Amino acid sequence: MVQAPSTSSSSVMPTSLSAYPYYDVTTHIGTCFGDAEKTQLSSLLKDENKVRDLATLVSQRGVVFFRNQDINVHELKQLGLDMGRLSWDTFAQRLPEGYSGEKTSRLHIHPISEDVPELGKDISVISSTEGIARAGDHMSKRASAGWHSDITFERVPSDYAILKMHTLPPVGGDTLWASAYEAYDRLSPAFQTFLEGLEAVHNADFFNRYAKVRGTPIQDPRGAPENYGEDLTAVHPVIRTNPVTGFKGLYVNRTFTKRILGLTPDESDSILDYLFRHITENHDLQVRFRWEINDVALWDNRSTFHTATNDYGVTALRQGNRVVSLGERPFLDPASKSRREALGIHD
Ligand SMILES: O=C(O)CCC(=O)C(=O)O
Ligand SMILES: [Fe+2]
Repeated sequence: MVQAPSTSSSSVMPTSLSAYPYYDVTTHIGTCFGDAEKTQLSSLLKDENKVRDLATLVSQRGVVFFRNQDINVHELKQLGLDMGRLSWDTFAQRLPEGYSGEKTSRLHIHPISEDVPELGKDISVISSTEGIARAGDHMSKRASAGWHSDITFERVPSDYAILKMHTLPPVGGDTLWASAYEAYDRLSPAFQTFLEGLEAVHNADFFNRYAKVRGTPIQDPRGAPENYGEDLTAVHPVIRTNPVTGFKGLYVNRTFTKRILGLTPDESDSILDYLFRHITENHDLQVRFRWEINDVALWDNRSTFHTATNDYGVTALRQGNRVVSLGERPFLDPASKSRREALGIHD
């Protein structure tokens, strides 16, 4: 039997990172730096060139994994802030008029963030026992009900998120990501054109209900001047341009997107359902990550979706710390390209 030569290296790996051992986890999404002895984010974050290139790589590949990291929560925050700031400075020319100038958004403070003094409000605790990860979760729903991009109910949603897992069940609790670029590329040109004129309403009333039951107020403001108030609702384009890559991606998600404006409620429900299934049922635009202790995942929330897997018992602990950096108000540049078109991928 003849085996094709290994083609594990990514065509989009920036030079400053290419010396670290890595491999692409799937064709369309996910790259992994698996050699913890040679690759630590805690040292990489001291070099602005590498941080900028890491942000670009995350935007290109959707999600990037690092095994067994020693990075602490303060460094996680610094990395989140720096990735957002450096990529904003680098790609500001791709932002439409009215967006120029210094980036005013920082790290997100989640509306139901717990105030853990040693972590700070800008760390989201991802826990199997309470809070953000389980707030909208129901065992009676299909597992695919959990797909989302983080905090799209904010007027200024997230550019990057970084999650480090420190406690895991012996088995289970994988996380899946899906590529919004590839989801866009798989739609017919006629459907792409139809969607490009549309905007959708995103909402997270369930966080208001959760806060009420818990008896704590909604956090306000939440990391950007635009993200204030208790009404967790925003309107965003259905197709969005990522300013870092310049690629178009599908920007609706099952958890937060409620309604496409300009369509009848029935039309909106049907089209959203089609698009959600398009994301969740095409496993060849997804990557599934099996966590080990102290692994870190970094993803671009503008151009990916993700979901946790609740297949471990209620007594098993699973916990991590997440930072979510805020980006720009989502926009569509009609002149921007699809990922396949820009990279010349035809098969
Ligand atoms: O628990 C997970 O695997 C992911 C949770 C999540 O949605 C997030 O960290 O944004
Ligand atoms: Fe999430």
